[in-house]
Amino acid sequence: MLAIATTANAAITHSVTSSATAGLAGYTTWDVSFTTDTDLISGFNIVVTADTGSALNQVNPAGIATIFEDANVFFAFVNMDVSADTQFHYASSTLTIASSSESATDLSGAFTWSGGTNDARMAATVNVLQICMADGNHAVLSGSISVASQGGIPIDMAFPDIPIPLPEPITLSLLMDIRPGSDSNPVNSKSNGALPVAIYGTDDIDVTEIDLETLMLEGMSLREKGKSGKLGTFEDINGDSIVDLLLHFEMSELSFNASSDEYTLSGMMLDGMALEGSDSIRSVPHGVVFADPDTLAASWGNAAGGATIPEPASLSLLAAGGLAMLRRRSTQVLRCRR
Ligand SMILES: [Ca+2]
Ligand SMILES: [Ca+2]
Ligand SMILES: [Ca+2]
Repeated sequence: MLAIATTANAAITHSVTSSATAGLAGYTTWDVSFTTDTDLISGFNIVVTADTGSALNQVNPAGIATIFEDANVFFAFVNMDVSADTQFHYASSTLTIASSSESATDLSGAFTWSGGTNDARMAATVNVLQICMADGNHAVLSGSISVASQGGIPIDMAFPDIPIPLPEPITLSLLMDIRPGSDSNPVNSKSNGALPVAIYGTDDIDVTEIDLETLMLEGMSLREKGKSGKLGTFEDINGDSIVDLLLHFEMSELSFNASSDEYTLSGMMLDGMALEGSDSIRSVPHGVVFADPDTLAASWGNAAGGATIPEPASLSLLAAGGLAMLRRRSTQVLRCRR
């Protein structure tokens, strides 16, 4: 619930709130309510204007344009799904419509009540209208409200834009693995070599749809593969029959502010969806130099006193059985280190 405006007149406070409700995909439907503290609303005149470049959605999912809400016996729109239609919200047999109209750029109506039991409903919070717009659009609400204590004399109300916010950006989580084949992921931050990183494909992420040029790992961009200009290799690294992506990042570009225990990768899919993933690393003291990154995994394996771990790039060449064996050997390495 977002309070978008409050206006005071003598002892009476009128406030307007809006809240997002379900709408069409890519659209948000806002309910707009008026509240008076103690007074009875006896009428109002409201104009909703689509801001520049914005448009009010005026057609419900059934393809029918309505100015008034569903289940409004007075207007006979019973059981019509108008959840994504910009329209006024009320039903009253004592309602008097002075005027009403709608278009893509405005919804307007002037209404009064003739009194009786329906006025009691107007003493608290009244859901006045709903506005449906494409996400990111804006509407301007203006008009006047009449309350009983003022003898029904309209009180002008000024409202700011009603923002229809853009949805929270969705970031896909990557399953990434720095130095595939190594669990401790040693990194020498002073190295000028390349840091191998695997991004594992999943049921949710097709790695061939990743925009490789957008990938950054703690300031490092991708190193081209040889003279081919290729930025990555597609292969099934972990043997789950889903294609993975093997990348090499330029260690010389490592950010000065990079964390000493976890590196985060960011980038985008080709369709613009944001990506993020992270993996832990183990900082190797300056002076421990791995000249060739492709030999690092093997060097680490020997240093740990365990079995040699094949280079990442060669993993895909192994048959499934070989991979299973590799996993067992990796496990042995871990046991040795404990
Ligand atoms: Ca409408
Ligand atoms: Ca690893
Ligand atoms: Ca895979």
